[in-house]
Amino acid sequence: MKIKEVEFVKSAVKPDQYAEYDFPEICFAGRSNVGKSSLINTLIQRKNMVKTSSKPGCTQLINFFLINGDLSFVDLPGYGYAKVSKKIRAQWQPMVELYLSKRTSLLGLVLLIDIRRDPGKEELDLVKWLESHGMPYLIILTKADKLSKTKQSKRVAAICSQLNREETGVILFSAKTSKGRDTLLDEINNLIDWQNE
Ligand SMILES: Nc1nc2c(ncn2[C@@H]2O[C@H](COP(=O)(O)OP(=O)(O)O)[C@@H](O)[C@H]2O)c(=O)[nH]1
Ligand SMILES: [Mg+2]
Repeated sequence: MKIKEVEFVKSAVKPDQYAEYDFPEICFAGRSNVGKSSLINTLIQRKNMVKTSSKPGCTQLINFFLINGDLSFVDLPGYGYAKVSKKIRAQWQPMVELYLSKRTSLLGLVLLIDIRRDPGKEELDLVKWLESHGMPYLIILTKADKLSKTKQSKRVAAICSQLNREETGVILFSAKTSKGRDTLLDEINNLIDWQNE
């Protein structure tokens, strides 16, 4: 897939504010600071279309982007940042679950996990939700460039065993080197083709 055109469409909190189109949609989720904005910017090859920040936890909005006029990317708010107030944290789960269950054009979710961290309760809960609702998802291990090849393999083994997943079922990613970009785009293409079948 070639990404030629990217348009920021809107931000939303509740369903009546979601983008009105029904193009096939892929959403991106992960803990604050996991590298979600950087990953989306790498995919769309824009430096700063999606705000990257070293001050995590500010975005509590669902952001809609239109790709090539016929594909939608959605940046979900990050979760789990300790400094965010309890109130904001309590809003995350219902807001995201509402989006995941209401959005009929949604094809799948891309879940980002920092390769250096073990999956937390949020990730395990989200995976459980996705499995029980039959929602396709991809697991991306971010910031792979921060580890040597040997350490990468060890972390893949550890994370996959905790997620009960085969080691081939995750994609190593780096926004710094673009590692994993083509694989992720291929997988997104597969989700689109699969839906068209
Ligand atoms: N070394 C490295 N740093 C990254 C990578 N992706 C993101 N970062 C850094 O991690 C921090 C958080 O990134 P950001 O994309 O804003 O995370 P978000 O909160 O999940 O959207 C920033 O300082 C980024 O520069 C990566 O692949 N490699
Ligand atoms: Mg972000």
